[in-house]
Amino acid sequence: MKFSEKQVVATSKFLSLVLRHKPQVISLDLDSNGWANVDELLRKASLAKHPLSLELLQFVVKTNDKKRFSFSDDGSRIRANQGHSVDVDLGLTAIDPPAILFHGTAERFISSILATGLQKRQRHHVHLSENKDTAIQVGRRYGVPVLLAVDARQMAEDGVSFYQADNQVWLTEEVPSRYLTIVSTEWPKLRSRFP
Ligand code: HQG
Repeated sequence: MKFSEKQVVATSKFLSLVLRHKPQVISLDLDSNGWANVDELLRKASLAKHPLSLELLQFVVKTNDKKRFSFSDDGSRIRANQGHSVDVDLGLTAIDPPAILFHGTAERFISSILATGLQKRQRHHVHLSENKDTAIQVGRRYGVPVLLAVDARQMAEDGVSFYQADNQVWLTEEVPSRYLTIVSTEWPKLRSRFP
């Protein structure tokens, strides 16, 4: 690999920061669909002492484990595929979800989730995945992971919209708790606490 792992991870984190959450830290302009101009990004990143070459940017976009970022067709613009907290319209079209989707969370959030459902919190949507392992990894970021199954088919039948980002992550506005089931946890006691 031409770039070090450290450099690639640092760049991915930096891109998440400026393309999803705080473009203002380098005075970057995002348009209403979340796109930033690549030349402007490179220039402003370097000015902010975060030197970024086009080559490194291309490498990170191409090899990113979760396909977090995309270039526009002509390569002149870049945006995050999902996960924003800034207000952007990704222009996603509602599509039918699979029957079951998964959400990984942490044990300490479970009682609140069962009380109020899955909420999008700082992000634009609740994030769901088709793959259990992916969901468990997501949950592990916050503590002891707990896997929740979402009855997406029933939600869709009840008129709820689902979207799929360019990196396959499923998105929806919220998941009321009646559509949720705890399917696994690494903390067995939890089952008896929340039968
Ligand atoms: C939890 C990462 C209490 C929710 C991942 C989650 C994903 C509640 C946390 C993507 C709640 C929010 C998104 C409620 C939800 N009460 N807790 N009512 N409703 N929660 O990071 O889904 O690396 O905003 O379960 O891989 O964990 O950024 O969402 O634990 O794809 O590309 O509140 O972010 O991708 O946390 O992760 P987040 P998430 P990236």
